Amino acid sequence: VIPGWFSEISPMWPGEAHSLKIEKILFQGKSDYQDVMVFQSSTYGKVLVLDGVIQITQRDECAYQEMITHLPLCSIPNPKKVLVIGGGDGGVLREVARHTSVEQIDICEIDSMVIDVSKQFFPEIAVGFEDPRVNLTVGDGVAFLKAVPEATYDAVIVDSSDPIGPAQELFEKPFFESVAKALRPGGVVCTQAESIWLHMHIIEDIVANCRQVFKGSVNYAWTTVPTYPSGVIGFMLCSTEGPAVDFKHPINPIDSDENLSKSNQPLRYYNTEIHYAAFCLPSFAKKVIDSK
Ligand code: AAT
Repeated sequence: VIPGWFSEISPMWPGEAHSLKIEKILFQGKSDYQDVMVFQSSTYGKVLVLDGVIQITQRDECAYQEMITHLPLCSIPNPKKVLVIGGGDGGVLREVARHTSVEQIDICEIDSMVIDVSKQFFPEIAVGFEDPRVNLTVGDGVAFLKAVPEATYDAVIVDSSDPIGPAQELFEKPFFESVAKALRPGGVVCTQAESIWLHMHIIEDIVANCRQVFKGSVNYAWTTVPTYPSGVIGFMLCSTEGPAVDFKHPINPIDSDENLSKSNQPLRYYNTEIHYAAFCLPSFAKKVIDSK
């Protein structure tokens, strides 16, 4: 460990640790679920860290939040009811709110400290909570979904931390089964699905489970996020049986300058070309994912 630097050390990426220079530690706390830290970095703005793992930096959060939201929502016509699991910083809410067809945005985040810290240190992200369509539940996403009546949502976005800690069950088959039940026919889910460079074994399991549970389409997409381990992160996109969804050919484009929502910020990362590109996989990943 280099003094004055944050290094992201975890058994989930053994033998490597991305580091950022710390200008100042702004917050350190322990919630009921995890260690929470915020620091000012010298090159990526403020950084939110949970249990030693980077969740957000101001400089590159757009890549993750815009992609995990617009990949599913631009793939279906007229999304109206959307559920977010995790995402307590509010960034996914900010992005969902750009879609004018959306009438209801429910969110279930397990850790109220994440929400409070985001409102204090990341107002341009927590602005997502200010949209009047948002209903917040603080609780476990697994329990929340079990209680959702069948066929409630057009889209579910699972913005979850890594499968060590409170998010573990969000990567397991019973959870995917309750997501499928909560979706209307032809509804879509997009879940955080780790890195093709580090976690092909995890991705293999997710794909195999999703192919069993979701009877529509099942696709893997990815994006760059320089401060996430290995610099990339992926998403599992699935649809339920019903009206066909072709994730690779988006039919509900979003206009960067018109769909500003409360944040008043234009899109910084997502566009239609990058939506198409997100589904192109390197051969080693394609081979494994297609064989499942
Ligand atoms: N949008 C920022 C990126 C995240 S945040 C993941 C959120 O999931 C955290 O706020 C965490 O508290 C919440 N969470 C974890 N488990 C649960 C659960 N069981 N129910 C509800 N919310 C939960 C993800 C960053 C990915 C990092 C990649 N290395």
